[in-house]
Amino acid sequence: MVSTKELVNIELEVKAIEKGNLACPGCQLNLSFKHALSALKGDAIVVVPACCTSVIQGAGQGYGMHVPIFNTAFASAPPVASGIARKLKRDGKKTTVVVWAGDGGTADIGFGSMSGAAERDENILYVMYDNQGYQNTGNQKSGATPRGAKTSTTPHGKKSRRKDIARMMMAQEVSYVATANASYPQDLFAKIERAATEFAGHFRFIQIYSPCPPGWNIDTKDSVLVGELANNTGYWPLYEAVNGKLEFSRPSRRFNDPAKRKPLADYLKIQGRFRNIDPEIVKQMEEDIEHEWSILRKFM
Ligand SMILES: Cc1ncc(C[n+]2csc(CCOP(=O)(O)OP(=O)(O)O)c2C)c(N)n1
Ligand code: SF4
Ligand SMILES: [Mg+2]
Repeated sequence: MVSTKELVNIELEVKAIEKGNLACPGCQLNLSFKHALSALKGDAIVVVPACCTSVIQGAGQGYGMHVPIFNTAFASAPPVASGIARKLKRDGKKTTVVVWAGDGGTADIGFGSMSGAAERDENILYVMYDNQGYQNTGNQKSGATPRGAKTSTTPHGKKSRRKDIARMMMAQEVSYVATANASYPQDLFAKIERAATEFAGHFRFIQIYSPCPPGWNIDTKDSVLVGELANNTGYWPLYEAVNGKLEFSRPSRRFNDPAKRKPLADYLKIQGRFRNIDPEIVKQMEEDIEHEWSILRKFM
């Protein structure tokens, strides 16, 4: 794994994203994107369905990205990426084709076409950055919004559990599936690098936990802390699964033991989206966490 110093040097050298783009302060999608493009050494063609990334990339003189980006309608990102990947193969080129999509574009609107690309084992690295709602259009609930979170369409808090897309991709026996967290950039970097090299030629899927200060109603200075608490409470387990065989990643490994986890309340209390949450829902969320770990352990 690269050291923090090496990571910074690579990012300065690759310079995938200009400073001062249109992302909100504290946006973890923006950081994740920078880490991912740096891990690919900028040698990527990125396909982006409608989402915050379509906005933060800028336009015209204000375009702030140093990789080619193809913006598509929601459900067509995987087929567009499939076509690009097939043409690159024909031309003998090794550039990584990335679908960089939000949770709404993945868990809901683009799910069928993503699942189809996975079934065809297209040579695509599919990254779902997960800010747990339709943030670009004002924080509507998506299938990936967690239980208890207030959004503009669930003003009293979402009642049901989130769809776990990484697990669905494991069930589809995708060659490489991983979860990442913007607060653990070295782990994220290593996973993108591994997916792009070791599993090149296949469909790969990475889901990145990406706090969104306006949508989650958190202080911009807390977005990294929220990510750390998501890990340390066991709320967001980090793992890699190769052909369905799972290994927990180093930042999360010790939290396989529930006694080592921080209380969920620490995670909830610094996020306005969980303000005044019903204690009964908190109890269900605690059960959700252990339920999720118990299923993941079966893949080990
Ligand atoms: C078919 C269609 N429906 C709705 C929209 C409006 N729209 C644009 S971006 C967006 C939100 C996307 O949410 P997500 O994929 O989670 O990405 P985020 O905005 O959170 O980054 C929506 C609903 C659209 N562009 N096309
Ligand atoms: S709304 Fe959220 S995800 Fe979108 S740019 Fe702002 S902080 Fe980032
Ligand atoms: Mg989203």
